[in-house]
Amino acid sequence: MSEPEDITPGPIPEPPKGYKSGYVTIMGKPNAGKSTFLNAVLGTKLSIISPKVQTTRHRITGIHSDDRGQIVFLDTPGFLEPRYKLHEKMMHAVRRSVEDADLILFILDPGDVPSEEELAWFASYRKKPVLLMVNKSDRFKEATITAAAEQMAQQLHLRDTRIISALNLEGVPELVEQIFALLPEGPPFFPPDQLSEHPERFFVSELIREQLFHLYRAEIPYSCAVNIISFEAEPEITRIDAEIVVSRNSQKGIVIGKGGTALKKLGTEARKEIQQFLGTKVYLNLFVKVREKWRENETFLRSYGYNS
Ligand SMILES: Nc1nc2c(ncn2[C@@H]2O[C@H](COP(=O)(O)OP(=O)(O)OP(=O)(O)O)[C@@H](O)[C@H]2O)c(=O)[nH]1
Ligand SMILES: [Mg+2]
Repeated sequence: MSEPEDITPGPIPEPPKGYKSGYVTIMGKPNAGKSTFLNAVLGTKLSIISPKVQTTRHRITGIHSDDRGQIVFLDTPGFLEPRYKLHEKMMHAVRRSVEDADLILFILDPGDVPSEEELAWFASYRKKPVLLMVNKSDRFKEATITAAAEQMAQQLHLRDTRIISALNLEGVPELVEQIFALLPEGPPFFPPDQLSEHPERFFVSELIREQLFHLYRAEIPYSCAVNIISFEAEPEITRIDAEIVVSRNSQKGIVIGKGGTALKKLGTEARKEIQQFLGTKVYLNLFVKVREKWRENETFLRSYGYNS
């Protein structure tokens, strides 16, 4: 991945004739490759990725601008069965993103086609155009891809279907071209040099959370939230204090590890990613806090940024 671009906004210029703009909401089952696709289009790592389901928890805005127009992508957690209040809030964010969409980009893993029940709530959004993106073409046989795409076409009213590999960047430019073809003419919503709506510290907390997904097993990544306590950007170094919230005392022990080794590894890996993202040296101080049942607690959820 290349260096992230500056996300400080500049002025919004007058668009040329034929300029397109719109909101494209990325939908699909967990692990379909939604965040991988967003990063592939933007050419930078904005949305965190892991081989585990439910990696994305918030709605992530990623803005692509070029001569043709501006696409405001909304990456979402996709479908999930609400088990905690946290999940209800995540689903609320998904619904809001679908409502805001000019176009829904439905990303499909050919090996994990959604059931009719999973697609049922889509029925209320019938009027929204849907573009199907069959992902992971590098991993599946043509016959599997075609069968999966046909199954989806029977259940959703599709404007078009594209087959790509987000991981290998195959078919990505062609898909972006097709998105522009389906978007209405209109002025940009954001300055063309703006990459996202979230502040830097949000992405920093996400990069720490990503390492929790990579380094810990079982329920640990799902039991954690990450909060940035202080963020001081000095010319040579950025100093960051962050807390990892867990829901049980036993989880605190696991996150810290024997003699603090696990937490140290987490800090080292996260720091590398944050340094690449910010383009500065980083001093990262991590500590672990127990907040019982935070995933069920409205006050905690709000203070951790789950507002919807
Ligand atoms: N082989 C292959 N793997 C892919 C491709 N795109 C994504 N993946 C992998 O699929 C896994 C899930 O990718 P994510 O981008 O996190 O998926 P997501 O849909 O955002 O998942 P959630 O945020 O959990 O809903 C990761 O291990 C990716 O590397 C692809 O085109 N080919
Ligand atoms: Mg994701």
